[in-house]
Amino acid sequence: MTTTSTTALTVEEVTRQHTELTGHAPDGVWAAPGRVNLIGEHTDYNDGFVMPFALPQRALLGARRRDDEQWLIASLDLDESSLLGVEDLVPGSPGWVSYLAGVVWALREAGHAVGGADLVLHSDVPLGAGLSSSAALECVTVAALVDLFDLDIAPLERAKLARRAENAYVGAPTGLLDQAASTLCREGEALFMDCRSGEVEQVPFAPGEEGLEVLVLDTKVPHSHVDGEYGERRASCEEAARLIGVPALRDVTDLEDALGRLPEDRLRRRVRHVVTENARVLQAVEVLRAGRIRDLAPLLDDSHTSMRDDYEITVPAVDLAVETARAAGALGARMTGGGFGGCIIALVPAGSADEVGAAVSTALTGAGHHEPRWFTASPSAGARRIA
Ligand code: GAF
Repeated sequence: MTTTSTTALTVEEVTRQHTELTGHAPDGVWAAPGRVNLIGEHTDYNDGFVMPFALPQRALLGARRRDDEQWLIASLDLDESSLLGVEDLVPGSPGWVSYLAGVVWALREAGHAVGGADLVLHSDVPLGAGLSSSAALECVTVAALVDLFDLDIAPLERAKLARRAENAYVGAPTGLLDQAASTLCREGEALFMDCRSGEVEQVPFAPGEEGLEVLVLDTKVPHSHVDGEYGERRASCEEAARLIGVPALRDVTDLEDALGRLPEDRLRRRVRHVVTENARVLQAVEVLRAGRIRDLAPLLDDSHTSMRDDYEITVPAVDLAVETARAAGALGARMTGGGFGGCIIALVPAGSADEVGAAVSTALTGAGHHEPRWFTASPSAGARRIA
């Protein structure tokens, strides 16, 4: 089984390398995970519902306060570092450093007293796979800076500040899903969230108890949120909401009536996805509350069809992966994340993930796509101090 692109370093190893690199032991080590979204795709920026869970793969950050107003931002994985001053905290700065620098900027901009720090990073969340590798970087940085500088910021607010870094500093117009997942998720639970009110419910999610597991398979078709397609979907939703006369697509109560108010088929399909996807999340929560995990399967399938046909965010490799997973024994499968590549999730009988993964691999490589990597995932902990 292929697991991740980067081998996970231990906390001790991060501490050791931090000390070697900066000359000082870190004040602590913090962790924040990547996520899969079980269901509720492209609903977050429509004020709707989402239900992610956190992955075991995570970003680790060794962090230490400095006495000056400078930030040493280093990646153990890339063997790169930058020393930034206040004048370097400029929105739009390129590269991976901006995910951490953006958080420093967002916190300071919001009036929080964040001084200089050495920030030494390692992450084993696969990059560009739609598993929120960037949110993990942002959320681990928020968690570390909050503790280092004794800031009083509630968890939801931390997620919003991390999102602000992504939107305003990195320049990706995403919703709150990823940062909320990385910050608020808990081990053994999926996170049901109302993205309008910020209300959350931690819903127990233990597929193993029903003889199931969640396969996460990365098609390795790279995706990016800074690209135009994501922004275009978001703009279409805003335009449709305006034409329908509602504050956000979350507020559509009569789908047929709403569709009748739209002048073009493209907008009708976008709206249909968002409205039906919100309904599927609500059904999925009922299913989990009742402990009927198997009943998630048709919802996953319908979600994928809706993303493929109405929201048009899947790509051939992803569709083939989903179809093959089902044919190889998955009860249900869907693309997860922003789309245009990345990962699928499949609900499979316990112990069959490798068989299903291998079948998908054969189909993808046979069709000229990349060889995928895969792993099974169970709900893990959100951002926190671990040393
Ligand atoms: C990406 C974005 F970052 C999220 O905010 C969300 O919109 C998701 O795509 C689609 O559900 O992960």
